Parts: sequence; structure tokens; C-alpha cells
Amino acid sequence: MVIVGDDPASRVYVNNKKKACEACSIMSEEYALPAETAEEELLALVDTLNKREDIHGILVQLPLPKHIDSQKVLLAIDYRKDVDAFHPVNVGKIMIGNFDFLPCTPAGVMELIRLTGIEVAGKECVVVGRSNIVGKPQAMLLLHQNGTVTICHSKTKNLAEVCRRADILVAAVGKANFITADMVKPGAIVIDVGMNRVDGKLCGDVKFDEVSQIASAITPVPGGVGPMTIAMLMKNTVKAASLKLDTLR
Ligand code: L34
Repeated sequence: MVIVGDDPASRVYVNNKKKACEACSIMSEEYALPAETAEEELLALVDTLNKREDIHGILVQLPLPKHIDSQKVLLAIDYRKDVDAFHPVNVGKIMIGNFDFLPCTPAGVMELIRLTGIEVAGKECVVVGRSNIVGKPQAMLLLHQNGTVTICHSKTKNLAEVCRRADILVAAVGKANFITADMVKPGAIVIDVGMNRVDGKLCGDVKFDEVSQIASAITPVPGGVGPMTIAMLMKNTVKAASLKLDTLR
């Protein structure tokens, strides 16, 4: 795990990942670099980790400081060690449906949906947010399971109306309390990917108190998608190690 700078949220997430590694008996090393680290220095570290035979997974925690080109860094990670599935090779593999790793947050969301026992096939799925990390891959994973998928974003007209069509609503907007009860179909599954801090308090994108009254299933923040994201990271890391073993057989 590589963390650059001192973003307090990133610090918490990386610490949680470290603890999860310990719980799974996965050896982890943390490289904490100062905010002013030069891009070349970070790329050199990634290169070293790429070459290390005893390391199967590399994760560079985002966001990176503004002077560093994140895409360049993600591209530098050996795609076979890319346990985030952010490398363009892995993104492309996901698009085709022939993948080794799934991005952790969208994969965690699929796992949470699976645990409701409700089939995605044929359902109206609405994803609010279109980031490369969550919204776009999330839509693709729902599509792989034969959902009818709509992606909403800041230019979407009649957002509330579109959201109200959803049997499965995934909120990945990054705005506290954005999804209100009037935007949710009674009986819908609501997955809250938001990780917002309001006056130091962590809250999601969904107004939990009111939406939980009408949803058939809903995830809280904290204690929902976040921990499941980390569980999927552990899964990807074990997969990366076993793929490596396969190539040695
Ligand atoms: N490279 N950067 C890379 N990979 C990732 O998969 C991430 N992400 C997102 C941010 N940057 C990344 C994460 O790890 C978000 N994310 C993440 C991971 C864990 C938690 C939240 C976000 C988490 O542990 N959430 C806890 C509460 C944490 C707290 O108290 O602040 C929860 O219960 O939701």
C-alpha cells in the first residue's frame, strides 16, 4: 500500500486495509510518502514493487496530490498486481466481461446486492454518479448480471423521477443526504457508496432515516460499502497471488 500525503480520510482507509490484511494473514507493507513527493519518485517505487517477487498486489491510495498524474501512476502498476483493477488493461477486461479482478467498491456493492437474495436480472438499476472508480464500472457489473442500467449524473434531467424507477439504486454522488425518500421507489434496494464528512461526522449520500422507512434493503454509512470494499480488496489480493502461482506451475 502506497499513501502519499496526509489526507486524514485516506489514513483511516489505509489503516483499515492494514488491519484486514492482518486478519486474513496477508503480509502487507505500507509506504507513506510526504505530500511533496515527486511523480518520478512515486513511479520509481511502483517499479520496485512491480519487480518484487514477494509482492502480489500493489495499491496506490487515491486521491494523489495535484502535482502527480494519477493516470500515469495507475498505468505504471503491473496489471497482474493491480488489486484495485484501475489499470486500463483491467478496465478493458471488465468491459469485455473477461476479468481477473473487479474494482473493489463496485464488487462490494454487487456482493451486498447478492446477499439480499434478489436477482439483478431484469431489474431496473439506477447508478447515480459516473466516476471511473465507482459509477462506470458499477453500471458494467450490473449489466453483466442482466440488469437494465441507467447512469445518472449532474446533467441528468428529472433525476428524482429516474431514481424512482429503480428497483436497485446505487448512490455514488459524493454529496451528503442527496438521495431523499421522494426519489426512492417503495421496496427498492438502496446501496449507499457515499463517504462524506459533515462537521467531522461520516455520512453517506442517502438520507438514511427517511429512506430506510421505504426501502426493502439499505446499507448504512459507516458499516456498509466501506468494509465490503476492503473485503473485496483482500479477495483480489489472494486472487493475484494464486494467479502468480498458476504461472509458476
Ligand atoms: N487506490 N484508492 C484506491 N483504492 C480504493 O479502493 C480507494 N477507496 C476509495 C478512496 N480511494 C481509494 C477506498 O479504499 C474509498 N475507499 C474506502 C475504503 C474503506 C472505507 C471507506 C472508503 C472504510 O473503511 N469505511 C468505514 C469507515 C471509515 C471511517 O471511519 O472513516 C465504513 O464503515 O464505511
